[in-house]
Amino acid sequence: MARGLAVAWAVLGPLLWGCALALQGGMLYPRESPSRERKELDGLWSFRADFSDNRRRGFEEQWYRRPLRESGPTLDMPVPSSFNDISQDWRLRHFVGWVWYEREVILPERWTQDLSTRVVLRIGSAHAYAIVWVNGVDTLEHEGGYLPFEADISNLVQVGPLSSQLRITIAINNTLTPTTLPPGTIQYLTDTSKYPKGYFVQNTYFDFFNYAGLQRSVLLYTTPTAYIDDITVTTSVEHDSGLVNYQISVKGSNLFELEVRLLDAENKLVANGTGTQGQLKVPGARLWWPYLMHERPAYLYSLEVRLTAQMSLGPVSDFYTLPVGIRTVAVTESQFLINGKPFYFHGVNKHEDADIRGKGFDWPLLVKDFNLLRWLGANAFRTSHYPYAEEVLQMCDRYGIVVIDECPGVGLALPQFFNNVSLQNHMRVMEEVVRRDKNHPAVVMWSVANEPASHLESAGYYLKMVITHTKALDPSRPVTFVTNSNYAADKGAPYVDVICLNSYYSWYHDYGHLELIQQQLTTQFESWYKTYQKPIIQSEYGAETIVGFHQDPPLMFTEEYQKSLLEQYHVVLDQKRRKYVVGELIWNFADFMTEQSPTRVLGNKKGVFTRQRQPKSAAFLLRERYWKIANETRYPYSIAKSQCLENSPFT
Ligand code: BDP
Repeated sequence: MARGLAVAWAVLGPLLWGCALALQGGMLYPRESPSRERKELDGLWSFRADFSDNRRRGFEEQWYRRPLRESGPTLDMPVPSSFNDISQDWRLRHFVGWVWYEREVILPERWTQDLSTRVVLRIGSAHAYAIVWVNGVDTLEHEGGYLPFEADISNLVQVGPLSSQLRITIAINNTLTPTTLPPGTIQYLTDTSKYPKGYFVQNTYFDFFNYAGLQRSVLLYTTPTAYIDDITVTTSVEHDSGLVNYQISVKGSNLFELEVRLLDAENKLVANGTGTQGQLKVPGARLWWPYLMHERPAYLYSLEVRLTAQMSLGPVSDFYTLPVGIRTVAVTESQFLINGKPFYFHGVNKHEDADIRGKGFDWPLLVKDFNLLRWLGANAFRTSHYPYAEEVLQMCDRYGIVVIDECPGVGLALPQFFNNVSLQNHMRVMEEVVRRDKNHPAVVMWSVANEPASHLESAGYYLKMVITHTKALDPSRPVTFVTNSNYAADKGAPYVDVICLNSYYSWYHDYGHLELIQQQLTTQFESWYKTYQKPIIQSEYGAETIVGFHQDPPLMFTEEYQKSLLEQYHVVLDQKRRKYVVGELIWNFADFMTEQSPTRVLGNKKGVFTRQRQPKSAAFLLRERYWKIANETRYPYSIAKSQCLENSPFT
């Protein structure tokens, strides 16, 4: 196998990936196919937070051994959802430590009796550390929220007549430490005149509420025992042909054949191949374009992979279909190119945050947010400050919305966070992000961190290592991190492909002095460009705005102030975007929850939409601007209607 890989490298060279560096095993999105079934475990789970002083009672009493209700009182907890805002118990909202989830499941008989079936338990995300038991057996552990993990549980369910009943217990700890990502610290407050004995708080160094729990779907799925474990696709364009390079990993058999077929959107075969790696050529390929950039955006082919393996029980087949968008991404000194054409990011930063579900995945919210993005004319967003649910990226692929995919490297604010253990962990997290998201055409750049203390020498080395590692994992995409350091002090900027800058002029400095923005922003852009000659994205800017607050002339926190601040930024962005500024992402798409503090009024209010997804005045301003830019930058067809959603280009 290793030899086969080496040959593939020699033949396909840089077109393929640095898979040797990556984690073992794939993390394909569980899709149904003629050989694969899915059983979703969304709904009500039993739930119990361990309020004991040391938070370890659940382990001491082995709550995983019996139904959770036998351990004491449980709550109904919806999955997916954060647990924090569901109950009326304030202690749960602020809980730090272990919480326990449990769900009983009945499996189809075939899953437990057919030994050529493999049963997998997959958890979409569990923030931040999870231990999983199946029927009381320790099965799986995972560190880090926002990313999926899974285990083959066949040997636990294929053991006898009663095996169709399954009890899944998941203990989740939301504690953040100096070596988790994001990092945090636990502070014990020992002044007994003020605090009870053993009192502690969780300190975080980021500006969003540390929602936790089973925030994405949990599911069971099957594959045959010989199965397609991973597929990696990269694409390029040669004259008018699209090239699709594939690499497939198979597990469970050494004696197999692979057939690969590329189908167009009408299900017509356009190219085919065999074997674990190869290149498919598509003459006259339709490219995947961002929407608004092209009249026919987001074109997706399907890569159908069929595995036939010879097993002792007889031949086994596995099928997996992967959506593929053919597109290229490149960066020059002053441009970000998609399919060889300059692309300007006019979009937003988001959070996976809404209402009582916290960061819980929710289909209505997903569709509403995408409708708002299109209403706004936003062509891109950054997954600030952690990888979003896979279903979000699938929507981006289908709609043509471009993504800067950010890992949870947020809050790297203290010198002690740049240590070797954290670095190893950060690199592993990037492996997990790339492994999960590598095949999405919508993902055009990786962001390894947000606002690390990048003026520190230790941060320079740390960022260099994480960026280099990410580039080795995926040479096909640019890599960045988002900085708020000064251009002269930043130690990480030399290693990025695109400079991403956050600045809050006339908000966190020179309060109320909107007249200073143009000068300060111009200086910011010019200093950075002069130093690095790399394209720049204004990756955050904005103002806290409480919907319904009005004042003219504008004062801070009013809708007028938010609008005026944006307008001042836009003057300079318009001057620079024809030169080397390649994007602007407002902070934020919608209001979101934070920890309580005297500077946050029920959360961060810099959204242009409220947390309930209603527009503030600035949303209309932004909408006019984004559609205007879209009309100016559309390629190659020039006529765009601001209401072009009526003739939806997205279907
Ligand atoms: C930026 C952070 C972002 C915050 C924002 C703010 O990247 O997470 O929410 O400031 O203060 O520095 O609103």
